[in-house]
Amino acid sequence: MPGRRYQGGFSLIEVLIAIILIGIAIASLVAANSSFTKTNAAGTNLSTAEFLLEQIRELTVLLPVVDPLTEYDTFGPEADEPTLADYDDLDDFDGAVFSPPISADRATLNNFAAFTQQVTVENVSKTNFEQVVADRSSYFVRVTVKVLFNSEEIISAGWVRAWYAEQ
Ligand SMILES: [Ca+2]
Ligand SMILES: [Ca+2]
Repeated sequence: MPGRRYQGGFSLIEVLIAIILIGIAIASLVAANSSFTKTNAAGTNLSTAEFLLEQIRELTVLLPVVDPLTEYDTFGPEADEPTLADYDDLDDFDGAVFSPPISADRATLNNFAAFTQQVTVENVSKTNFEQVVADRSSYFVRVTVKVLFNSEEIISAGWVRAWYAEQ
């Protein structure tokens, strides 16, 4: 049919638009994939941080709240307890920083050297566990553990223990 435009193919401009659209689609796929990779890495760090937090909980959960020998004497490690291996009560861990982190059996975890465990032990009010009170002024002790990855805090958790003593 003379004079009628051929309808079956694509014009150059249509081809160019299609190429541009495909390019945009590929670029957004690449961007989505890289953000997924970042999210996944953050998830791995969170799982590791939770694991490392749990190590401190397991390590301290069965320790007495106050030193079995000196009881009220020292908030923190007693004078004859210079190293982690000597810690035998909860407040011995106050201010402890483990980098590389440690396991529940006090072994150094060199495979997780980019992580740090920070432990804080504080006395809290018997009526309000959010309120920190002077050392040894209550029978309740709060343990707070923070896990850092390359100095950035990933996770933090706290729990309260009570010292059951004759009062
Ligand atoms: Ca002790
Ligand atoms: Ca102590």
